[in-house]
Amino acid sequence: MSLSAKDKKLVKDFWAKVAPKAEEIGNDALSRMIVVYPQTKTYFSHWPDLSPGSASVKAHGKKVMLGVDLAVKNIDDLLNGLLTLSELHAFQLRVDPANFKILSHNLLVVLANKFPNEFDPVLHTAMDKFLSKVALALSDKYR
Ligand code: HEG
Repeated sequence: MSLSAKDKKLVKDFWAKVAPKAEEIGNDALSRMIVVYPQTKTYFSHWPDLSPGSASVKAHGKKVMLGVDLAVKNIDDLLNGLLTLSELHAFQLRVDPANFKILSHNLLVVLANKFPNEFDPVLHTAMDKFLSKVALALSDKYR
């Protein structure tokens, strides 16, 4: 299940459209994740406000989207491109990698919502494959 050249192009071209709305999309994806999968809240218990759209959720949504942006830029070598972020999540934050799949799912839901015309099954497949690879790269330093 590797990313084909066609998948990579689909992801990159789509991301160029997503980038201007990154803050809004990051906020929506993270807000959904926290509401629909409340077990994810444990990682953010130090935030003053975990409700959807709070300043903390917004700020973190922005950071996560910058991480995905970094992944798009390193789509040909995700392991190296996400190495520092993988170390951070594995050794410092100790995020269970199962949560990467949960966030990916929420991001796909939001993208499908915001881009109903573009998000056909072909793009959906390419984005799903890409986010799986991102999750794998982020989990790489766990062992
Ligand atoms: Mg992680 C910090 C990216 C999933 C929990 N995350 C960060 C940061 C980035 C990032 C760029 C900031 C790093 C820094 O400050 O240097 N995160 C990122 C990506 C993805 C992801 C790209 C998946 C696509 N993160 C993720 C998930 C959880 C999580 C699923 C937990 C459910 N991240 C987490 C926490 C922090 C970061 C707890 C620190 C935030 C804080 O302390 O406020």
